[in-house]
Amino acid sequence: MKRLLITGAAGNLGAQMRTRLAHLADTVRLSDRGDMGQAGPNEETVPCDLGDRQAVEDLVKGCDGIVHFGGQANEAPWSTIRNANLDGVYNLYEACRLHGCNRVVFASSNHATGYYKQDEVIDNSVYPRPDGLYGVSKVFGEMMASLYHDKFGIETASIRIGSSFPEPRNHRMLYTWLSYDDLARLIERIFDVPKLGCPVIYGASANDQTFWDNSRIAWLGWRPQDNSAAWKEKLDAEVEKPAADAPDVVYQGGMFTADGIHQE
Ligand code: 15L
Repeated sequence: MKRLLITGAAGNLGAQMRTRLAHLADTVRLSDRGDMGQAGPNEETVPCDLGDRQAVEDLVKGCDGIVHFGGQANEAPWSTIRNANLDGVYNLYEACRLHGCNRVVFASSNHATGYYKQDEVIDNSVYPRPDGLYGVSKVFGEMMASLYHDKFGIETASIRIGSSFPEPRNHRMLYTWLSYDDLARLIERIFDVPKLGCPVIYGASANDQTFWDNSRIAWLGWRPQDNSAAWKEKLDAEVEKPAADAPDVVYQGGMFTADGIHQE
């Protein structure tokens, strides 16, 4: 493609993906409110607040595909969630509709279904059970993707990302860990397939332990290659295991389920 937009380029995943996905487009347009550093040879940087409708329209104009990591990536007070994850997503899809951008990767989160228990295996057909305002905002994003697909044919893959860090940080992440390379492989497949539709995908590596079943999106041909089991011994030695009734052991969303509603 000619131009790929990556929002949230100053965040953890944006920063990791900008080099890994560089080969997908002649130009990678990077956007964030924060510092994105120097633009590389095939990069351009466009600072943008996702809550600013006109700015988002200008940002999306001329882009053939979007990887949307932008927005609030954790629990926060309502006004923060609303600006970045509700207004921001609405602004993004309106801009896609107006400027004919037809393929989007939406960084959803496992917190859209965080209240499912860890002893249940769920797939992308389950009813959402968000574990906070942040999780609700991710369900909203998935529904906007569905609406703009049905009404306007804009294709989106919503990835319910588990825990994408250099390595798992605790025992829950043995289930939820997604390596950066597996995430990049997934995004490559999403832009490779001729017809995408509007699938929801659980974003986890090929971990020995899992509570997510991606068999309904096998057609996508994504084969994660990394496995959190490589860190199990280290975690057992260095990180204390929580009690059997701790939220981090009971619920898929872990500690997010124990959080209150953040006040302004
Ligand atoms: C998320 O959605 C967060 O963005 C990330 O910081 C982690 O907390 C992750 O979920 C997780 O569930 O481990």
